[in-house]
Amino acid sequence: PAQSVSEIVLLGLPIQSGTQLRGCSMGPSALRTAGLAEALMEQGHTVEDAGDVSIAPQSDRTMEVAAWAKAADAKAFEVSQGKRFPIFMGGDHSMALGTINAMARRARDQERDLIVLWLDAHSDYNTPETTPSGNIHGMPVAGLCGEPGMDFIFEGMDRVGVMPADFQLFGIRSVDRIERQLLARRGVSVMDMRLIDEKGVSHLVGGILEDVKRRNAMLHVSLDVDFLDPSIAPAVGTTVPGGATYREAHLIMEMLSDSELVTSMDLAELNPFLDERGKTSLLLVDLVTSLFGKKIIDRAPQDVNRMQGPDWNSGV
Ligand code: EXY
Ligand code: MN
Ligand code: MN
Ligand code: MN
Repeated sequence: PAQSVSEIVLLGLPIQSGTQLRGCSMGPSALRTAGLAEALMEQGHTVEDAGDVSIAPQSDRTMEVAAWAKAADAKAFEVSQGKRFPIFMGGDHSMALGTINAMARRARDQERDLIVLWLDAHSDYNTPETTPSGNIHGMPVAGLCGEPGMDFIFEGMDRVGVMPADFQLFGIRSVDRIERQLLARRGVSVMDMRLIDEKGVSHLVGGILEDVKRRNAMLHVSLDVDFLDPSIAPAVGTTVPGGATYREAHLIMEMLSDSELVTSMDLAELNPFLDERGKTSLLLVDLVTSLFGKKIIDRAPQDVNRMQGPDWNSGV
């Protein structure tokens, strides 16, 4: 992003109704404690913290997810007006039912498509019919794509569907049996860890970015903490071995940053109750600062670089 962004806005979505395990409601607070706003301001960005969204008490977890989707959609749409870049601080991944609908509405208003880069160990494409756990955080992609059984979540919302082909699932290494069949039937792009091992992050992300650019689409990045390897990011209830390494994750953020194509982001599934001395929250802050332009070194064009070494002969 960077240049075209006028302001970054942080929005807390302390949602945990999409999972049985408690703790995701503390996500926004942990990200604030880890210094997310301060780190971005340190880089010269203007940051506004829009606080946390809340919902009225509901009769059960399913109704809570539906209420959260509505509340998140409304507030996400509101805070993302103009050239503001929203960072949605979750919250379990059911948060995306609201945030992505909101960003799809923003895209529709500009007559553009929304492409979603879904960084996750899981494909989150179960439906109430296929779910092995009953947890809605394993269903948001299916819900956004209009799979049956999830309409109740969008009731009373200005619902904008996302085409299955406009999701890029990346980092995947845990897919349930029926979920796998559904993904194939819908033609969802699933870049699993094996493909990433074989082709590399740089090649695959480069291809996605070319597509976004060619279509002049908006790009939403939905980062599930379990995308990352559990050794570097333990603060998540659904760890799966073999996740993205520290450098793979940073390279993605650096490439996204250079592309200036990203328009919004979810930080999902952070469960600070499971963290080790804040290390996962701090890693997320670090990844976001890379997305917003933090570089290891400023790379000048290579030929210029080579020409401008010190002149040893003149002793300068
Ligand atoms: N596929 C499993 C299920 O549907 O129950 C696990 C889903 C975990 C979802 C986490 C958030 O990405
Ligand atoms: Mn997820
Ligand atoms: Mn389209
Ligand atoms: Mn996941």
